[in-house]
Amino acid sequence: MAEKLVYVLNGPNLNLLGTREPDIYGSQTLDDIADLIEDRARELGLAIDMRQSNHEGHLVDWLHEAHAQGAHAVLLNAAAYTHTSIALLDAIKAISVPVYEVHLSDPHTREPFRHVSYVGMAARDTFQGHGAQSYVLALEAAANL
Ligand code: CA2
Repeated sequence: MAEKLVYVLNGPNLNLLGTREPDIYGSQTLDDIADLIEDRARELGLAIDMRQSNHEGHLVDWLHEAHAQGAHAVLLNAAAYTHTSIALLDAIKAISVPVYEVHLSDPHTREPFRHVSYVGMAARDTFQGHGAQSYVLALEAAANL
């Protein structure tokens, strides 16, 4: 049987991870996180498709694509769009693939404008505040679906 496919979608500015604000986001780059998730996915018998975009519409299109491809799950770190994007909320509601919200930091301990999560309103579950391990925890939850 083909491996279950998990999309790992990353939003704006996450391509710059590891270059600034290590106190908040850690020192790992997005490529380091991709390696970490790939290793865990292999152990869990999952296949990963990891992507990053600074454009909201790309994230919406990729959620639709995950649905069309029959993906097993989506891990979504929508970055700042988490707190602003009704388009992402609608897209998550429009697809039947379970979406797990992921954050490196814990937005609830930060500025008040990060306390609202449109993604979280439709996500299956949220993993936040564990640095890169937040992705691994979300992947393990997806594996147990
Ligand atoms: O903690 C997370 O994973 C966030 O999704 C990261 C977003 C932030 O807007 C969310 O509230 C929480 C920001 C990502 C910005 O990434 C940077 C990378 C390098 C340097 C500065 C920011």
